[in-house]
Amino acid sequence: MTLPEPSFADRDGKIWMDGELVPWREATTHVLTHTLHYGVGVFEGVRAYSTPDGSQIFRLVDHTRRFFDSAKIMRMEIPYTFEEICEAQKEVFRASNSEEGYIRPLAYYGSEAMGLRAQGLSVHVTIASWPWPSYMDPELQEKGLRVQSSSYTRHHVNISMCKAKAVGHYINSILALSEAVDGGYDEALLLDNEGYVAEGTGENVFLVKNGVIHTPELTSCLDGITRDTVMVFARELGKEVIERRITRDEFYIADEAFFTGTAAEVLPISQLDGRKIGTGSRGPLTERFQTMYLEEVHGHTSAHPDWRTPVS
Ligand code: PPE
Repeated sequence: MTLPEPSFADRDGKIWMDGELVPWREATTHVLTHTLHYGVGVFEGVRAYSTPDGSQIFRLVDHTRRFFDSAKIMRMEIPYTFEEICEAQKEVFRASNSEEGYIRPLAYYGSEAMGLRAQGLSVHVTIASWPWPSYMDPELQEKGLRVQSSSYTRHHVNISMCKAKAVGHYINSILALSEAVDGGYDEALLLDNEGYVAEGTGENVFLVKNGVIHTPELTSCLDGITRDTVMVFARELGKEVIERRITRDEFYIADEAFFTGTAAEVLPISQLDGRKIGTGSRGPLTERFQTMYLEEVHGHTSAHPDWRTPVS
């Protein structure tokens, strides 16, 4: 794999750090920051898109709400108001001088103390924004991803608090993804501790069978904002969406399957564990959702104007 150029630590621009925009290269923290050692931190992934009315952030309020919810679950008190964090995301995006970009808010503990018993640690917030046009090879948007059921189980609901988008949770995702990529696949599908399908390493998952859409229940996946968006689209198309436990072999015999996520957007799954799904290429409903999603985020429809927040 080739590393992105230039390094994320060595770029021009500004990062919002504890209330102010600082030069990108100066947005640093001490190596004894607590989160670096123990993984208790929370983050979000948000996207801004160009629209006919200028750049707009997609579902900013929902992402920011999840950011605060994640922090609450982790017992971290964000030292800014909801409005301040919304404004800061707009501000940092504007400072990126781009029409589109990914926005990454992160809350982490300071370095006042080490150890699991550390108390009263300061909570810091940083927000960066950078262009992230395509998460994976653009041709996969049409060809679909080759996916492997992971040998790693997705977090159990009482092992880590899965409703939180917490830094440390991504150990599990990275183990699963690197195993899949080493095996020549594009992505991993994580199963829950009972063996039912949960989600991708950074995406929710859906299947289509006989015109009905199915997706795992929220007890075994992140409450994805793109997941919710697609479920709204499905209902608008008059399609039923059933949230339930799904087995991996139901995916083998599905007509279509796809992933959803802010970074990934809507991506078809062409095969799972060497079994072609449907025709083995992008299904018609998947393509419809991809189109609807892109039209929505780019403001080419007036269906949900409340989902888009102008950056200025
Ligand atoms: N599940 C997981 C585990 C997950 O990380 C994400 C987002 C989703 C589902 C989809 O959620 P939503 O973005 O609200 O639709 N993953 C973020 C991080 C990706 C990364 O590589 O970093 C994202 O898509 O921004």
